Amino acid sequence: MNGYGGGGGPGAGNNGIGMYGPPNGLGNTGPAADIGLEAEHTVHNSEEQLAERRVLFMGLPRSGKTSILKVIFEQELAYDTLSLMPTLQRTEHRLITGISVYDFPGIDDFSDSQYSLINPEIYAGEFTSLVFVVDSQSDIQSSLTSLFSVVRSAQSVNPHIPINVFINKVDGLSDELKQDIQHDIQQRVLKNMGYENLNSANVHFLLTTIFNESIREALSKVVQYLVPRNSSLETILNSFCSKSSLDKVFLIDAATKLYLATDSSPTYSPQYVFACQTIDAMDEIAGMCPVQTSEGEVDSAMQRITIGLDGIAEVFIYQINGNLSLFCIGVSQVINQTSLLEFNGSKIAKAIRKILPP
Ligand SMILES: Nc1nc2c(ncn2[C@@H]2O[C@H](COP(=O)(O)OP(=O)(O)OP(=O)(O)O)[C@@H](O)[C@H]2O)c(=O)[nH]1
Ligand SMILES: [Mg+2]
Repeated sequence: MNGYGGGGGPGAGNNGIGMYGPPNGLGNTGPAADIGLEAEHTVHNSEEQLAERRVLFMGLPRSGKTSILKVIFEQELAYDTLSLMPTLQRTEHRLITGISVYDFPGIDDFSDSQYSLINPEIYAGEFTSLVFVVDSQSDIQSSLTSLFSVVRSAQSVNPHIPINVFINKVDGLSDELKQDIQHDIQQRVLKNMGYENLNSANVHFLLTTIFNESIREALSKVVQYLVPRNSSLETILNSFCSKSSLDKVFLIDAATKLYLATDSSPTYSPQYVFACQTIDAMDEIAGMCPVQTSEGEVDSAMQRITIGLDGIAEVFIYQINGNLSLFCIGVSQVINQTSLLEFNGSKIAKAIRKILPP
């Protein structure tokens, strides 16, 4: 359903529309990021610093930027976003250490006064990804005109910045219509970028609605590009899968349910939706029967649960620390190998804690 496909496609310095590869020079704050930090002080005149790795949410007013982020980061119910006020200034949502998602005011003209609210060339540093939210139920051409202005500015600083077009508010549309809209937008964007000599190698299109997990799945794909040592994480998860005979593993951020990494087998939306629903159900159960842990204790344990996928697969969750857990899907027989899973899980958890300290 989206431009990332099942494991191939353009990423930072890789292959067409599809899975991301690691950004170049991971671990360093490059010159462009420095520009961002300096400029931030100029614009906001405060001690606040931008996160080193950042996702920028931009788009026309009322396209749904704040709703998406409130549902994901503040667990707001989709229906409670109906009467949100317009965003007047940049708002930060922190994910894991060093990665933040910024919600910008929507602007519909590029006069100096409006443009100064978003200034893409200030924020488009080296480890930055742009999300441009398009309201699929509104005037698409105006959205795209605005998108091109933002892309021109952002690419003047970082020509390789990933551009993620969230085609939002697709609830209520038939699958056929969704595909048609995505195809139409994709054609228009790529054609125009070609005319304007803009770099279209890192453009991704994702269908979203705040009424299901599509927003989490889409943002997970965006964020994975920014996660430090993402290719090492993938290798670690591949090894966990093969050593433990698992079909799929997601590394999940507990607070948002975004997946920060997964093994390299194709990711199917129903697997991730199932993971989100299971975590919700477990949270509800945990809320009803809280487990006491002594102060300072890292509650790192495998939680085996026996919810079936089509009656043949089962899932279990290994908690890495208070923020991260591994959501594992495997065939039923795997669930009986508890000691092997626990042993492998503890090794993997240790490696992941080194890469992503709390
Ligand atoms: N049907 C539908 N409505 C949505 C969706 N996402 C957001 N909305 C609605 O769109 C309206 C505007 O949402 P906001 O999140 O405030 O939009 P915004 O892009 O942050 O707007 P500005 O802050 O003015 O730039 C709200 O009434 C939301 O409930 C969606 O996926 N489907
Ligand atoms: Mg807003």
